[in-house]
Amino acid sequence: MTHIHWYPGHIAKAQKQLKEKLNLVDVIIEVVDARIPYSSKYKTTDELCPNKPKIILMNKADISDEKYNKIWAEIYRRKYNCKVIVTSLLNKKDINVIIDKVLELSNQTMQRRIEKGLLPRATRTMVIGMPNVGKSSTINKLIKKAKTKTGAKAGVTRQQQWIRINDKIELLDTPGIIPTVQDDQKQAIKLAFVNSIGEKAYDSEYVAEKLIELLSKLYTKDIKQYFNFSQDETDINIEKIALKRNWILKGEKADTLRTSNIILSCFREGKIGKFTLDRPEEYGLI
Ligand SMILES: Nc1nc2c(ncn2[C@@H]2O[C@H](COP(=O)(O)OP(=O)(O)OP(=O)(O)O)[C@@H](O)[C@H]2O)c(=O)[nH]1
Ligand SMILES: [Mg+2]
Repeated sequence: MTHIHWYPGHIAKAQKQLKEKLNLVDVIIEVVDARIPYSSKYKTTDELCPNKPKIILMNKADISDEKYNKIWAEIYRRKYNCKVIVTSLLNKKDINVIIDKVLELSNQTMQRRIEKGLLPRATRTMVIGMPNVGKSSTINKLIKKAKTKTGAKAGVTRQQQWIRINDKIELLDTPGIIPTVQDDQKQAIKLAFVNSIGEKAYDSEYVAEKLIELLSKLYTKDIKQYFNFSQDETDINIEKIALKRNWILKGEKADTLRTSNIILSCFREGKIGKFTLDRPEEYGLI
């Protein structure tokens, strides 16, 4: 099985639910995975909510390539004309930047309410993104900040699903999960690399093979070094890695399944290195 499967029925429903939630907020915080900033980005967020201000968080920057973090952030700043924050779970300082930006972006909406004679209210925001990009981690960081700052207030609004971050901002406590819409195998395989697609949808040996193929193309030197290949050796593949690591089955056969699973989990944890697998030139963005 080499094809990654999609379920269009679920997607339509998920998209409708996401749109309903987005209608409730003033500012959207979209999280993408910095290792695949393009493949983990929802291309049609603007269609779902054309006039909503947005912040893009390029998360997991601790395990992506620093050079490309900068390049992609600049591309998205220009392309979407919005604030882009390169961040990671470890970075606590960014929370203030996010909070300030949410307020700044909702200022106009709030002014308009006052002009219309409506009562002032807190700015509403929500975190959206594809599976596993770090939505919950982001929400937790924002809530933790709220708890240390505003004490028991968080519990009061919980029953409405809104959590008070400070006296001016409320956060929807459940993230909006972006359904993966396209039947685009190139995007799908990259989402599988970073564990953003349920493991039942693909074959791990196929996905690991593709990962090694791409990594050895983009980061040849690092990959050879990590897996103990000499720099002039060619054709890095799962079988060779298995044999080098002595992950073998009866009869000296390479244990490619075990090797594949180890490679995928090491990559996902950033143990192999800090890599970015989407390149602007692939998408005509440079
Ligand atoms: N290295 C690294 N890992 C991270 C970062 N942010 C999140 N993670 C890890 O990525 C995994 C997914 O994070 P979550 O915050 O649960 O992601 P999510 O988007 O809520 O995932 P779903 O609810 O499954 O859609 C967890 O194992 C986190 O520890 C980060 O900045 N760096
Ligand atoms: Mg989550």
